[in-house]
Amino acid sequence: MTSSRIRILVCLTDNRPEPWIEGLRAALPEAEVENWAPGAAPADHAVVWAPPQQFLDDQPGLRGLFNIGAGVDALLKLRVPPQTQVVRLDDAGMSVQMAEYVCHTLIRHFREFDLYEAEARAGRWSYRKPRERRDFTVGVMGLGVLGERVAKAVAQFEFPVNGWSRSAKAIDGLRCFAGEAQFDDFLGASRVLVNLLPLTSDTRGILSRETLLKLNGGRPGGYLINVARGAHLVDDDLIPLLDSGQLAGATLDVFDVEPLPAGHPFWSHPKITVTPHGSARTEREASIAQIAGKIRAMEQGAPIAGVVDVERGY
Ligand code: NDP
Ligand code: OXD
Repeated sequence: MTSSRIRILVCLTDNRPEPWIEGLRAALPEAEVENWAPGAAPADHAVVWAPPQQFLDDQPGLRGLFNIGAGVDALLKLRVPPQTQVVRLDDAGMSVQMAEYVCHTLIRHFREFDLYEAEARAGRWSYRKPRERRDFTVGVMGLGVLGERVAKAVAQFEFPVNGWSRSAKAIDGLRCFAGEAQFDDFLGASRVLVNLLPLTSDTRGILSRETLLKLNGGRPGGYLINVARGAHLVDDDLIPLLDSGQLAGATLDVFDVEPLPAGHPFWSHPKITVTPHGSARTEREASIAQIAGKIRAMEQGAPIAGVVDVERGY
């Protein structure tokens, strides 16, 4: 006898599957939820992070493939069955974390808290001349779910904010630029660059020497915050720009190889702050609630948000 229950498989690399399975079972009691193992019976939907190709080859009938992250670059390297809808997490608690991280990093740099910390450790009571917000225009690359939230949070602190996206936008409080044609103007008008682009064939390596030299109208003093993907940055281009003083510093949360290998020069560079890909963590409860709601909607034939355009890459 075949079951008419919706069948969901969970296939997570780097995450314990049990709490996801329990959470999905609780949120979707009408569904059958199981951990994937080779040879598993065909499923209707899957909840995944970095699954092996074998998983997708074994499941050609999937209708929904739910990624437990916002970025789908790793998933789109695989051959996804043509009728399967790939669905990314839509915020699910990440945008507030990203806004905290970027505001903290920006303010730490602008207010020179890193230098004050060093002075305090040396037992020195020293003042520094306050800097002007108007000299620290922030440029946010990517005005999607995370980028727009970050740009608005930064604007709350009265920094001038520019945003750059693929399609033209009008967002209150932001100067918006769009497309390749306006990229150089965006860079020239921005001093602190925040990367929140998806990793696609158009954006890989976009944080290059050529790009970074255009920051701040070509004047020294630019600052880079990369919170999107390591492969956006050309690693070898960054260090000479920091050493020459063209860039004042960089905070990097994401790396081409993760964990960042021991001995990588980013670890020890005095102008680089490294964090371990944690600027916005997946929140399990919120993510399960979002995915369960979307599975129900799909089962009823209703439209859902966050469906990835596989050709475009995000
Ligand atoms: P969205 O898909 O919602 O937004 C992407 C934005 O980038 C859109 O504004 C889009 O433009 C713009 N964009 C895409 N391609 C280009 C291009 N070629 N030129 C200019 N703009 C472009 O993504 P999210 O905001 O949800 O997430 C962004 C990325 O953040 C993820 O892909 C992931 O890599 C990273 N991330 C990192 C985390 C971490 O912990 N470090 C956590 C979560 C996500 P348009 O609006 O015109 O389509
Ligand atoms: C994501 C991430 O894409 O965690 O959600 O990087």
